[in-house]
Amino acid sequence: MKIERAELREIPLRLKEYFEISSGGQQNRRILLLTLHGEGLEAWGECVAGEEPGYSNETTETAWHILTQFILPRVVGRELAEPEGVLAPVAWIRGHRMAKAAVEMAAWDMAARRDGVSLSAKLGGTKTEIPVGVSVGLQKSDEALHEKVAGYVADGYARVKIKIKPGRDVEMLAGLRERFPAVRFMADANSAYRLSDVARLKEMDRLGLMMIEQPLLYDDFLHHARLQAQLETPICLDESIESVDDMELALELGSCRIVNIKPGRVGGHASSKRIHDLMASRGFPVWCGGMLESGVGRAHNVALASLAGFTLPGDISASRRYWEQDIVDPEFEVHDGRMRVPTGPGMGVEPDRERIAALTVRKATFS
Ligand code: OSB
Ligand code: MG
Repeated sequence: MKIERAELREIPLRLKEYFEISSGGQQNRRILLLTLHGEGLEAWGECVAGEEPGYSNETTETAWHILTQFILPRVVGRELAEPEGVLAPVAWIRGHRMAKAAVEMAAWDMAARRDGVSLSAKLGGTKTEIPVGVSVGLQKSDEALHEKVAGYVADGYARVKIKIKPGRDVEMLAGLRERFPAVRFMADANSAYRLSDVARLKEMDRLGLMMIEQPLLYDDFLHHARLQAQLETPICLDESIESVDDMELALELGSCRIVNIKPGRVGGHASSKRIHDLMASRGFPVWCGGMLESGVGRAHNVALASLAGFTLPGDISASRRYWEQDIVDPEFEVHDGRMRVPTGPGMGVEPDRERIAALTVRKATFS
C-alpha cells in the first residue's frame, strides 16, 4: 500500500462538561485528525496530545509542529506492505510518541481497509464486545460527585474511575463506597502524591478499590515499586509507561500489577500490542485508557481493546458522555457496561466529512 497523500487538520470540540484532574482541567479540546490517502483508500487517525503539557510533555501545538515539520514529509510517498514499518524513517526523532502514533494508527486503519477486514481483526482482536467504564473528573463537592456517579451507574458502566488528589481522596472515596457499596471503583491520582504520602495511600486499602492509577511521578519507577510493596491495592501505571521497555522495567522492579494502555501514549498500535503481549505472558491484566478522544480515536481504542488480554473495563465511554454530537457515524454507545466492536472495514465507523471540514481551523496537506 502506498501513502500518496496526507491531510492533518485541527478541529475544536467542546466537551459537554469541564474535565478536571489533579494537574489541571480541559473543556475546549483542540483535536488533530489525520487522513491518509492511497490506492483509493482513505484512512483515519487522531493525535491524543492535550492542550496543555500537564499529563504528557506533548501538546496539540508540539504535535502539529513535529507532524508537519518532521514526520509527515518523511512518511508520505512511502510504499509499505504492513503498518509496522511506517515510522522507520522517523525512528531517529526522540519522544513525541503521540505525534508518531497518529500516523502509525492511521496506517493500521489503511492496512485493515486494504485487506477488507476490521481494524479489530487486523490488530488480532477476538472480542465482539468489550467491557467499558467511565472516568469521572474532580468535582466541586461530594454531592456533585455522588450525583455524577449515580448517573453513570444508571447508564450501566462496568466500573467507575474517580480522579483524586490530596484533600480529595480517602474521605471522598469512603463516602462513595458507603453510598454505592456494589460499584466497582478505582482511583486515578495523575501523579499527585509522593512516596512520603504512603500512610495516606495505605488508608485506601480498606476501600475495596480495583486499583490506584499513577499515584506518583511519571518517571518514578523506583518509588512506585516501594509503594506497591506496602499496598494491597494493585497499582496501575498510566503516564509512566511509554514503551514495552518501560513495561519490562516496571515488572522487573514491581512498580505495578496492572497497566492502562493508551495507544497514543506508547507510540501506536504495534507498541500497544507488545505491551499487551508482555503483560499477558506474565499473567497481568491490562485495560485501554482514554484521552477524551473524538469518535476517530475512540474507534482505534475500541479495536485495540478487543484483544484478548484487555480483560478489565477501559476508559472507553459512550460518545454522548463527551460530546453533544460526535464526528463519527454511528456514535459509540454503551449497553449493560459493554460496547460493541465495529465489524466494518478499518475502524468501522464513518467520519462525518462535511462537519469535519466545516469545523477545521487549520489544515496541512502533504503529497
Ligand atoms: O489519566 O487517564 C487519564 C483524560 C485526559 C488525560 C488523562 C486521563 C484522562 C482520563 C479520561 O481519565 C479518560 C477518557 O477518555 O474517558
Ligand atoms: Mg490516568
